[in-house]
Amino acid sequence: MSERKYEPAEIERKWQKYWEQSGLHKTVEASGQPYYYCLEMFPYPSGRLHMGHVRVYSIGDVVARFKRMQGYNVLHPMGWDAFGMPAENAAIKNQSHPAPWTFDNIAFMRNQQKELGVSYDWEREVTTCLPDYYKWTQWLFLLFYERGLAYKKKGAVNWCPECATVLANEQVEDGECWRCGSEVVKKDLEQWFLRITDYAERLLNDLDKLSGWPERVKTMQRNWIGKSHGTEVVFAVDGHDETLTVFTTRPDTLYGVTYLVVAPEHPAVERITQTSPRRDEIRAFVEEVRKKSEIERTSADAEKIGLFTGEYAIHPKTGERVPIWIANYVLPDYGTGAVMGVPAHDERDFEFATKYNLPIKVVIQPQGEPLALPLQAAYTEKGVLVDSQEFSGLPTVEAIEKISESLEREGKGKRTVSYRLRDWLISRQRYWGCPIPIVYCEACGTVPVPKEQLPVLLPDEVQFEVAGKSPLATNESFVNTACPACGGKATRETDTMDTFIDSSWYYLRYTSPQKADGPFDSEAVNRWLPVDKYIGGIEHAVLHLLYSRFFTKVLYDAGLVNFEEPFESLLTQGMVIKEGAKMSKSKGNVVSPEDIVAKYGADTARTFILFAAPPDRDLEWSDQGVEGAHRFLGRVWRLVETHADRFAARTAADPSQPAARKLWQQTHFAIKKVTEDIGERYQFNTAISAIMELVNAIQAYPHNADMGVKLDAIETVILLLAPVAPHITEELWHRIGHPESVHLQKWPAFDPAALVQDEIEYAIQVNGKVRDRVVVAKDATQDEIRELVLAREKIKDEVAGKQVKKFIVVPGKLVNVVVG
Ligand code: OW5
Ligand code: ZN
Repeated sequence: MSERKYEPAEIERKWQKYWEQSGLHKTVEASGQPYYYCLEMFPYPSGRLHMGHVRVYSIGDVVARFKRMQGYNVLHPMGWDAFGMPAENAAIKNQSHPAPWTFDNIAFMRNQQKELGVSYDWEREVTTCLPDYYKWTQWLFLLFYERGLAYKKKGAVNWCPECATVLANEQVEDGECWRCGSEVVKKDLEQWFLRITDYAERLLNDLDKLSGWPERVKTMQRNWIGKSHGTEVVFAVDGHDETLTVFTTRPDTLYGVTYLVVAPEHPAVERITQTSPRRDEIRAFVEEVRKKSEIERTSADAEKIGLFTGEYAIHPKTGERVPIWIANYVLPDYGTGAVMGVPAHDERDFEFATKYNLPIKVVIQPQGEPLALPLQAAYTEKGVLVDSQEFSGLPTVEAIEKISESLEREGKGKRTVSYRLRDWLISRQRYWGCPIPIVYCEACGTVPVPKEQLPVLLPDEVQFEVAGKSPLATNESFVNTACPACGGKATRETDTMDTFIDSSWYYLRYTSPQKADGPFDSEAVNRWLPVDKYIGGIEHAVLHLLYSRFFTKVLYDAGLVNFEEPFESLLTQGMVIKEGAKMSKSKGNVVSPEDIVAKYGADTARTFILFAAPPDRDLEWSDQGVEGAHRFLGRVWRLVETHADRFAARTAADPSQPAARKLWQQTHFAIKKVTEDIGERYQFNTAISAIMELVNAIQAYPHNADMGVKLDAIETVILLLAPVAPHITEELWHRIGHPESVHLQKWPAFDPAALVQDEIEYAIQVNGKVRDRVVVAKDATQDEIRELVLAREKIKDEVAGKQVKKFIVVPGKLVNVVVG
């Protein structure tokens, strides 16, 4: 056969079709092989794939194909995170409907995935905006509701005026909407919440079990949950039948309290100032503060603004009267919504007390030198108590215990823990989301839609833009319904769910995507999960990954799954950037996957992206890098083409002669390296390097050396490269005479005998300075080494005219020649 040219477009189309027709990527449930679940985060169908997508799906595909070749039964599914605001915004802009926009995008992006050669089992595809999926999202909402984990409450919520929607705390970034970047304000609305705080402790503790997660992600989740140990202290309010409870992590500073600060929205404020002459002033202040976002109120450099209420609290230990203030920086739903002011030992309190001329009382002294008065700054370290009645003289740690115990005994306090984590606000005043299956009846109140009446279908006809109101509220036939309990007149909930609910359980649905009588088949789920490898962007470190863990724990408690953590091992990939910046239209630095695939083929795109950086790092796009990857594949192609005809007359490898032995060793070294780099270290870049080195070694192989060894090496290159570049390797595998798919081959095993080093490299020092290196047989004697070393040109120069006084050999490492 004459040599053929590498035509990626042609062979890629051919093999994609062949794989699809032969059902190569279908997961067979009962295969007798061990199970492996390889999952990449499913995309928002935003239009077209970007390079971040190409990266995540290439990584996933390498893992999936590698594991299949290693003999695992691999589940590798794909789907669409299809609800959400982009579709709705596009519909508004184009005067159309979100559904066709979404389904067009899905069709386009699915085709792109296929053109990349990603090995998905497309029969398991899930699409969150389809009723056969969101029916079960609603079912799960009802499960949460039954278990007391979904509730409605009025609250000040984050409101994006641009998107006209409520945002979860997690969707507010530096006071701005995570999507559109406009400034977020506060607004009072009735909202649905999921009680994730009930799971705070388990979500925190179980992070310790996740040995397959990056430390960085676990730290982010720990900080997000934000557990702190402290003591609640109860202050009576002078002249009122009212108490104020504060939370503090430093009860040892209790005697340093000179005032209390309460959140302006704290319900007690209204009660204790009912008859106060300052009432109007206080109300105006409360209104003013409420307009500001949480971030504005609490950021370190924000001005601390307060107002004296005119009322006093009674110190639980000294009985002294301490003034009660309200201030912008205390939030109503953090801790108890009230804090004690200890200006001598807290920076923020020091700033506040200085500004408003409140007394500063030192009650902690450092070891040694006492603090100089007046204080220039708060002393916030540990120390020894002073002016603290019977606790004076105790060190901080002991005082925290003793004072807390004493308060507990007197019923004036208790030790507690507090969390930074808030309940998850899930309702959205948007159309393109999963309807919340709740009905309001005048007689029965809030009534869950019975499960057998699901799904509550999203109506087609609505007005999208009605300020401050959910679009669903504009469709009367949707809104008006009969109460499922009494049959009387009722109205439907018109909010939809946060799309993070949809993505909190999609990985379960893949195991039994057609299940018609439940969200998933528990047996299938327990068989496949936890997910063995989950791959996606670091931006989901807190939100999506915490929510999914929460869902899994609730399902575990409900007896629907037998594991408490969904993702055993996590790989968070870095960004694809160009010229050091995120790709964006405005910067004009976008490289589109379509163009690269059209010009070079999918195999080149994949190889470049996997080779250019370790997966967890940012990846700088490089046109030369793409060219380089393409040239490498071209080299592999020609190497196989020029040897293809020899495979028919192939003889067994004979590595007895030195050159053959060397290539044989290099082949097995490459197998070991690639196996470990892909399967254990997930460093695809160094795996590809090792394959490149093997190709170089084959090309440098002498013509007269053993052909069997050479053909084995070539065949090994094809096998090792198969997960990275699946099309070219499939073509070449057939070219060398194999009738079956390369992707059905067993992953090559290395022969440990080939890895035994029979040569060692020595550094040669002359008087302690490295001057040269030499490769010596492993079993060489001291005398042989000496002879070799002293015969080297560089060393001869160094030694010339001098005498060798000592010749020291550090076995396996270095030689030191001492001359004088
Ligand atoms: C890409 C990852 C992302 C995720 C996956 C899907 C991005 C890495 C960073 N549906 C949710 C989702 O995130 C997942 C659920 C499980 C919650 C880029 C981004 C990047 C971006 C844009 C452009 C180029 C590169 C060009 C824009 C051109 C505009 C004209 N990243 N690296 N590079 N869905 O669809 O957003 O985290 O794992 O894959 O992403 S997603
Ligand atoms: Zn009713």
